[in-house]
Amino acid sequence: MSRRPVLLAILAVLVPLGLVGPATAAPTPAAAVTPSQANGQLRVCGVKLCNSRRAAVQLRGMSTHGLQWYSQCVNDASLDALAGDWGADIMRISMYVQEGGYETDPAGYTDRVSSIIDKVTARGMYAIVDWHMLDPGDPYYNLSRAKTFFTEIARRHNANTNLLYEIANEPSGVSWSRIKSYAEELIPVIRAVDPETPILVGTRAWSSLGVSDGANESEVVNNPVNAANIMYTFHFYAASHRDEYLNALSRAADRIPMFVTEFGTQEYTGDGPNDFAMAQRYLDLLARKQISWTNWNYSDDLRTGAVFEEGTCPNGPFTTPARLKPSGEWVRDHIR
Ligand code: IDC
Repeated sequence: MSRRPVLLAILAVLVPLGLVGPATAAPTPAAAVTPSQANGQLRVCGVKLCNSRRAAVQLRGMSTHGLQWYSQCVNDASLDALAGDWGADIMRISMYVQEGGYETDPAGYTDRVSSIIDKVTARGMYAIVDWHMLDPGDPYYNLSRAKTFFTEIARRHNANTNLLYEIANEPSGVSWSRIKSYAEELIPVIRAVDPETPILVGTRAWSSLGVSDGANESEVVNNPVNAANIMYTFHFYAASHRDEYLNALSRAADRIPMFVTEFGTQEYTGDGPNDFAMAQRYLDLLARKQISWTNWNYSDDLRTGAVFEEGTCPNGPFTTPARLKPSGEWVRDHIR
């Protein structure tokens, strides 16, 4: 006895309802869904960064150079290229505090960061708000400024679901316990305004998990920051930071949530020859462990680590391959 007539009768009801259809139905074009639409509000779950459905995600993108020097590389055309041509998920907005940065004009830099957040948001990407403290390396030096800045950014962008706050770019010359205390003073201030945005905490010795001071990740693993929904940062420059660093990151990522907010394919100066083989070993590890990353940097400065040829900004063209340095081509390939 054939069951076909029954099947056809069922299909005759379901197909017009759109409940079943041919397997070849045209999919929604991928470009129509942006990274922030696809993933929504991020949250740390276990040692991973997760989307709103609690699935682990790996975000890949670029860090700006210091806004006091290279904001001409962060405009509508360059952000269109980053979101479209590069297919990046995320931009890190690097706001130095010293060296002519935030401390010289708090209101002006707050407005500048805020307006870049809006441009990044309009293009469907995530944004890291990077409190780029560097020298002095003690994060306490800028604590009260950080409280003011993050409170205001959190207040203005309360409705955003696409942000991460990086509260200390690269501490140096201080112990892990001092960085931890700083984080535990600042985080509740931010949380009072913004309970949801993941917060990224720098690690000892230029965010090397202590390795550049002869320590390792165990100081953080054994004494984590007392706060929820946070991650720790690790920075590497492939030609300078070899196996000891890679191994520390690999071990750490199994124990605590890690985010690589800065890396270069060259030396720690952001200059010198690229070591793409070592950089590839790092990116393989990051892919395997779903560790998100942003590369230093999306500018046209003279160094090998700036992705664009000198003179590209502000007018471009920002689309490839014409104006990219070798590091830019390599990183773009690894984002796409
Ligand atoms: C570099 C800039 C350079 C600037 C210097 C000091 O490329 O123009 O003069 O900072 O402000 C980091 C830092 C980052 C560095 C980068 C490359 O977070 O600010 O940028 N780097 O040296 N850590 C390791 C490398």
